[in-house]
Amino acid sequence: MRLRRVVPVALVALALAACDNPPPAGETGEQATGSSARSPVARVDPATLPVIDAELGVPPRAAPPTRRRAPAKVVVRLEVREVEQEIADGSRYMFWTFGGTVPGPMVRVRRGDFVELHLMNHPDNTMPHNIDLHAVTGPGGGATSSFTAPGHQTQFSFQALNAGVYVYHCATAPVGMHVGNGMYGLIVVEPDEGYPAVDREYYVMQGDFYTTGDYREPGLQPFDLERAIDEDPAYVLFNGRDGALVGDNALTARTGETVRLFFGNGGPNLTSSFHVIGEIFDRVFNEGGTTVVNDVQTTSIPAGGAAIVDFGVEVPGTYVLVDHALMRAFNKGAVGMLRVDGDEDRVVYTGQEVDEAYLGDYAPAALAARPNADGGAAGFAQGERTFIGTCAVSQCE
Ligand SMILES: [Cu+2]
Repeated sequence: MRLRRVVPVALVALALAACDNPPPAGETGEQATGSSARSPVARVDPATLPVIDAELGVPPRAAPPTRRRAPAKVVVRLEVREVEQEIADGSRYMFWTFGGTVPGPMVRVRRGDFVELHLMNHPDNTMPHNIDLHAVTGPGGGATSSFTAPGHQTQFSFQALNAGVYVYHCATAPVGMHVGNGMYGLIVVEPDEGYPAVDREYYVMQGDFYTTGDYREPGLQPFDLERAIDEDPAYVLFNGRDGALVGDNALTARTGETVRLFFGNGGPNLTSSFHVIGEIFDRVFNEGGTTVVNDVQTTSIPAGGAAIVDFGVEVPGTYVLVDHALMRAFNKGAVGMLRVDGDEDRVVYTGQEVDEAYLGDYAPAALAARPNADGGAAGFAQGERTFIGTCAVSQCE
């Protein structure tokens, strides 16, 4: 079932001519999520607000919707951990992280909220760190207020003035190295009316990694600065590990459901051409902002940017998330999976209907003129090798 799109563009134009109210969220192409997205946010007195501890999302689980219609003081606690863990089977890397995961925890607040952010730098760490949240209006996005040595904690607060999906990252010099080691995550600022409801929400971020060894080379792999400067990653990954969303770790859904991906790109260098093989994004909150674009095949996510992609799933099977700059997908790790279970819909997609011999100019009449032809056997064999070589990797069906 496709996502609901009930208001034709022409009707919206008439409505706009009749009054100044923008159309409702997500109902037509190229529009905002609602009037609240652009109206000035109401200033608040933090002392009068209810205090809420943020419920963070641990990837690939998204943080839950706020389900609030009034501002609150939201307390967010992020702990920096420097952790050595696998970047691929048998390959290890010293990640610098928010919360021990790549990406760090997903923060979700509502526009107008007053956010009190605590940054703790674990005493076992070796480096100072800080945080720049792209949702912050203020110098450094908070970085200038949060430089934190190991064994220290800092605090600053901000009001979320703009709705959208925003990257946060460490901004301690050398910034590219801190980000390249995995120090990024998403903070979602819901518009006043929230986002349209869906059945499942997931949290995925792409990142490029620069190890001395090449892709899947075993052992502990140091960061390679020259490689990073050359923008020549050994890995391009979803959620910080080769295969993080593959096999038993695949995202899941059932036919008839709607799926939302909060998709961010930590970089530090590469722009993602984000695509889900076999699906069409019914609705994209373009660049993480409040403009909705419908019917998108591949959406461009810059380093330090994000988007929301929504789509309904109608046909069971495995859908492969990729950076459609495909060498990154099949040679550097930028592959994930969404496994959809449920009933077949043989009208939306029939599955294979015919598989039989095709002789082309090897048909008997033509073959008579080619006495040494093998009847197409060599061509069949080559075609089979090509199919297996392609689809065995992508697991296409
Ligand atoms: Cu850092």
